[in-house]
Amino acid sequence: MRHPFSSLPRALIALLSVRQAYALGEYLDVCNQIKASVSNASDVFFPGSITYSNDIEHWAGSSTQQAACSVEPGTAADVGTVLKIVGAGAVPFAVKGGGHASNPGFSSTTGIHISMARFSDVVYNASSKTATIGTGLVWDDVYAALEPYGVNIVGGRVTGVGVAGFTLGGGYSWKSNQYGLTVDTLVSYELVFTNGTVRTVTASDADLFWALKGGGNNFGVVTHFTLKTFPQTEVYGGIIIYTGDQIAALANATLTFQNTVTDLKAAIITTLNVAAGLPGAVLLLFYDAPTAPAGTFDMFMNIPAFSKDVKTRSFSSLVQAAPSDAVPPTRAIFDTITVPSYTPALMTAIVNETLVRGSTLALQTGTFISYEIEPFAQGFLQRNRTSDSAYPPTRSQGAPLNIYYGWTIPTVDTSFQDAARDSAARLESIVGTRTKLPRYPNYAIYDTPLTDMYGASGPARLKRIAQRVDPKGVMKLAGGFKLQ
Ligand SMILES: Cc1cc2nc3c(=O)[nH]c(=O)nc-3n(C[C@H](O)[C@H](O)[C@H](O)COP(=O)(O)OP(=O)(O)OC[C@H]3O[C@@H](n4cnc5c(N)ncnc54)[C@H](O)[C@@H]3O)c2cc1C
Ligand SMILES: *[C@@H]1O[C@H](CO)[C@@H](O)[C@H](O)[C@H]1NC(C)=O
Ligand SMILES: *[C@@H]1O[C@H](CO)[C@@H](O)[C@H](O)[C@H]1NC(C)=O
Ligand SMILES: *[C@@H]1O[C@H](CO)[C@@H](O)[C@H](O)[C@H]1NC(C)=O
Ligand SMILES: *[C@@H]1O[C@H](CO)[C@@H](O)[C@H](O)[C@H]1NC(C)=O
Ligand SMILES: *[C@@H]1O[C@H](CO)[C@@H](O)[C@H](O)[C@H]1NC(C)=O
Ligand SMILES: CC(=O)N[C@H]1CO[C@H](CO)[C@@H](O)[C@@H]1O
Repeated sequence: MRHPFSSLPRALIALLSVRQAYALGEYLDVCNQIKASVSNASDVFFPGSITYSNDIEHWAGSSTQQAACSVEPGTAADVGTVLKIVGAGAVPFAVKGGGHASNPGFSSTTGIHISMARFSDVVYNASSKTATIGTGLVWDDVYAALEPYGVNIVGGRVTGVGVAGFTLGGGYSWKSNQYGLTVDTLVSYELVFTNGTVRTVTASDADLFWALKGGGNNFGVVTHFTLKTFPQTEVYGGIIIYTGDQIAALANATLTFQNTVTDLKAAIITTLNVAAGLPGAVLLLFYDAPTAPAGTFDMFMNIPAFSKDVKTRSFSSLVQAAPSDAVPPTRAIFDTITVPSYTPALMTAIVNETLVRGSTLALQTGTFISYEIEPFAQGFLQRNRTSDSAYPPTRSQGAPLNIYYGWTIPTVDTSFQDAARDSAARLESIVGTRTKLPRYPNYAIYDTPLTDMYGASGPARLKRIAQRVDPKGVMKLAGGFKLQ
């Protein structure tokens, strides 16, 4: 049978909506200009090709848009060529790393979609104890590549997350108690400015180095990160799933863990959720050695579990213990607050939010309501810090709570997004406005004010730096939290 997309673009235009067809027609010339201008290390793909589909795909379907074409640059110079072309024509574009953006439009476009997939190298330098990694990688690939050397870097906690957006936003890791955020371990960035110039940015450009640590995609396109590495042995941990009747006990045990375990090698994520109307809970636990000292996780082990996969294993295996999309949502949103320290009152409110929102939003099947409690050790934001970062603007105690809602139909996007925002506000009021802490850009909903993430003076400084390195505001054509 003839493939329906075999005579692009005519057959395609007939198949797509009028708006998409308009976008494709409008930007087709730009796609062809890029194709003619880049080196043979790069390529351009069109709707109907499998590569195009992979390039534009996201963890959340609501974060995907149909681009006119996808570009896979293979060299930093070609990234520069693409940026100059889209900049000259003021063409909307997107930059995608691992595609885990929870906000719609942050790494998608109806214009030119840039996929970083070809930047997939991992180079370990044993003498400098650093690794240089491409921005098209997901953390799983990085961990697998570094494992033979017995080293690791401070990266993502679950499977499938991209190194690019994660690192440009901050980076909360299993190893953050010991080594801080991913941005705290950065040695340099290879950055392509919108004028096409490629530069290695280090602490010697203090302003730009600061801005790239949390400031997202506002300064150009990053092609490589060089990060510090740390010794990595086998680890202990995995996943425990509990039924809904254990939610109160798990919330209680989570408080006990936060208040009694001071060992920096121990970390957890407690997730309370309601999946298609049914409450439940998931615990991820991590210890940075082959065995945990007796008692470390007893408060969790003593709660009757539905299933348990906890053992000594490789770091990669631990990261892959939880499926990335246990409940595949076609649509999703995150929002967040930052919690100085969990109190019984806040924990009770989170349990209530989970159950009440879970039942009120479960008007249709396929909804997923979850609250991810991620306690870190006291002082972890100060530990091992070598320089300041745009995010977090203050280094007082505090860790993000992730609110994640998933659903299936676009017509209820607004009500789910409103509910997530409302739930965050309600929980923040219980934390208390006096202690309101900066929100994590990688969890914050798309209309979060810049001062809520970067503090009172951060946005102005970020804007000055963006104007210096991108005077024409080309990066404004890409989605994300915008500074200019
Ligand atoms: C299942 C899941 C688990 C998560 N776990 C964690 C966790 O443990 N810790 C944590 O801190 N966060 C976590 N997050 C949040 C995560 O940090 C963000 O979703 C992050 O944006 C993902 O990066 P990405 O490259 O996959 O995203 P993408 O959607 O590809 O990109 C996100 C943003 O980065 C920009 N960007 C991408 N590549 C580049 C580039 N090369 N140059 C410039 N800008 C670029 C995009 O334009 C976009 O604005 C998780 C998210 C999910 C969905
Ligand atoms: C790509 O271009 C380079 C230099 O222009 C050339 O040496 C190489 O043979 C080309 N490779 C292919 C596969 O065409
Ligand atoms: C590794 O790091 C050392 C020390 O910084 C440096 O001199 C050397 O050039 C690096 N090696 C490579 C292959 O980049
Ligand atoms: C909560 O934890 C405390 C201390 O570990 C324990 O004594 C109490 O029984 C727990 N309550 C519930 C409901 O699990
Ligand atoms: C539980 O949460 C709902 C929704 O936010 C709220 O209306 C209600 O007052 C809360 N109940 C308690 C006891 O806090
Ligand atoms: C490109 O922009 C960078 C960052 O602002 C600047 O340092 C560089 O000189 C510019 N290059 C050219 C050729 O204008
Ligand atoms: C690399 C580094 O500086 N590591 C230090 C981080 O902080 C912990 C706890 O304070 C120290 O033990 C490490 O040596």
